[in-house]
Amino acid sequence: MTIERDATAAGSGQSATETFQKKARENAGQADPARVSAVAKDALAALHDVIRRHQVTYAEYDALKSWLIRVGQDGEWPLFLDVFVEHVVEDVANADRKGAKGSIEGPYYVPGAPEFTGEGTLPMRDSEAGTPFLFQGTVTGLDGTPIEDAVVDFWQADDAGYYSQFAPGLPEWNLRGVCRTAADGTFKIHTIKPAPYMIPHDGACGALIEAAGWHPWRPAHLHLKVSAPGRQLITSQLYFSGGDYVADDVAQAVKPDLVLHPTPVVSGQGEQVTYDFALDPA
Ligand code: MBD
Ligand code: FE
Repeated sequence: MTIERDATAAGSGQSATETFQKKARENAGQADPARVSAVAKDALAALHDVIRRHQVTYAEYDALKSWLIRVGQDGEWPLFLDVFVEHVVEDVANADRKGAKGSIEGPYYVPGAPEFTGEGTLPMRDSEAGTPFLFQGTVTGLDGTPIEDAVVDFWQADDAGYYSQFAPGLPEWNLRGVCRTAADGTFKIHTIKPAPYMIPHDGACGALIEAAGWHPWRPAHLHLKVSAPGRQLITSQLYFSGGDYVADDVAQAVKPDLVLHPTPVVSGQGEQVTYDFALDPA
């Protein structure tokens, strides 16, 4: 048993909650009461409709109450919302983009990872397990013009499906890095292929998935935020063709444009893929 396997839902949940609260404090703004009223009213009406349609009982209402209390106790609100809700928010937010497709951010992004320019290797352990993987491409405008010094902020799980800073025993910035593009707009990121991610089964989200008979898996994926001055930042994820759960992501965050088709590295070991990002103007 490795140290990471001692990761608990409550452990990663509390880290994700603290990370989110820090971001929320930084972005705190004043909500428009008319907007709050309109959205909250419709959200509650949708819930009332579900109760009537399914003839929800008091026993079920109490089970829901207990479960909601547990989501908070386990720190799993970021996990629950990002897995089951965020994909629709992302669809709405990015519907008008013409360039690179987006996907959900999820609960495990941390700003401030170590930086390099052009080509580099993500921070990783000497014995980091997993297939070596070269992720490369070009950041351009919508017209294909390369953008120098664009930012590719990259994070991923390890070969066991764990994220640094959210599971114990991993170096702080393991498999997280910021690559600035070279003068020709290119980036080359050396890493390893991640494993599929399993929603923790010992917390509230796991309990819901188990009680409903769903599966708890996300396909293996890379996370990125690509940005440049004067362009819209795009948050996205990339998946691996033929991988488990690509067609059946519990978070419903896979799109055809986001599926990579890596090839074996010609000289050396591992795989590589080229994937370009066209950024919409701001
Ligand atoms: C993840 O790794 C993730 O990307 C999302 C969206 C939800 C849970 C775990
Ligand atoms: Fe993820």
